[in-house]
Amino acid sequence: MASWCWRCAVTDLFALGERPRVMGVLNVTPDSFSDGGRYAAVGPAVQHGLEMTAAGADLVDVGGESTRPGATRPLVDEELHRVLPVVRELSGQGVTVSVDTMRAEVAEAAVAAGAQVVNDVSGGLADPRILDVVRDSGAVYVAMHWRAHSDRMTRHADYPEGVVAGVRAELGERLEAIAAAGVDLDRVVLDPGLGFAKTQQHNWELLQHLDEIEQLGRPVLVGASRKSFLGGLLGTDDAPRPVDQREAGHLALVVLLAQYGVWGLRVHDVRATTDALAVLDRVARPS
Ligand code: PMM
Repeated sequence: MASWCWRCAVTDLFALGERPRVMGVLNVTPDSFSDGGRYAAVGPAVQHGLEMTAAGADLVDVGGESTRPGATRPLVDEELHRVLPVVRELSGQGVTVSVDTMRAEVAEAAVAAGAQVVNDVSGGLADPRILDVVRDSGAVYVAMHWRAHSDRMTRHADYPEGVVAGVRAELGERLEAIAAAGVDLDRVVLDPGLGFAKTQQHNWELLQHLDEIEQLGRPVLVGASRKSFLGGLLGTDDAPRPVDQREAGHLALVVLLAQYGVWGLRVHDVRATTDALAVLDRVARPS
C-alpha cells in the first residue's frame, strides 16, 4: 500500500512554481455536461486519469456528482461507489488526486483511499462536517463560491452589491467558518465558482476582477473549461458554441490567468493547457 505524507503533498502543491497547477477534470458521472458520461466506468476513468497525468496534470480531480445547472444529486452510496475505486487506483499509482465532493462522508472515504485534496464546490455550506474531515486529515481544501444546489442555483444569481463584492464577501465568510472549524488556512485555496449561481456576465466580471478575490489572502483556482459562458460568447444566444468546440477560447483564458498568476486551473484538455503554458513559459524565459 502506498504511504502518504500529508505535509509533503501540501508542501508540493503550495511550492512556488513557475506556472499554475493544472487540475485535470475526471467526472465519473453518467450525466456530466462536459464529458457526456465517457468515464463512468472505472477502467476508462483510471486510464483517462493516467493520460491526463502523463500530459502534465499536477492533480486529477475525481467527481461523482454532476453539478451542471438543473442536475439532481446522486445518493451518497452511489457517489461513493462511483468515486472510491478510481481514487484508490489512481492514488495507488502515484497520482495526486483531489476529490470533487460536497459530502463529508465521501471526502472522508476518499481521503482514506488516498486523495490529498478535497475540492468542495460548496465551500463547506452543503455539509459543514466536511470541514472536520479536512481538519483531521490534513488535506488541502479548495473552497468554491456557491449558493445552492444545481437544481435551483440559477434562481440565486442575484448580487445587489455587484457580483465581485458579493462573491468576495461570501468567500470571506467561508474562510471564517473554515478557520472556526480548526482548519489551517495555509491549506486553503479559494475559487470564484464560475457558472455557479452566476450569469454569463457575472463570470466575465469575476475574471476581470480576480485581484479582489485574491485580496482575501489565499491562492485562487479557476475553473472555466468548457463552461457555457464561453459557449455564449463564441456562439449566438440561440446557438451557443458546442461544448467540444470551446477549447481555443478557453486557452486564451489559460494564458491570461497564468500571466495573472493564479494558483491553479481546473481543465478538461490537459494537453492543450500544458502546451499553452509551455509556450508562455518559453517566451517569458530569456533566450
Ligand atoms: N466546476 C465544476 C465542477 N467542479 N470545482 C471547482 N473547484 N471549480 C469549478 O469551477 C468547478 C468544480 C463543473 O464543471 P464540470 O462539469 O466541467 O466538472
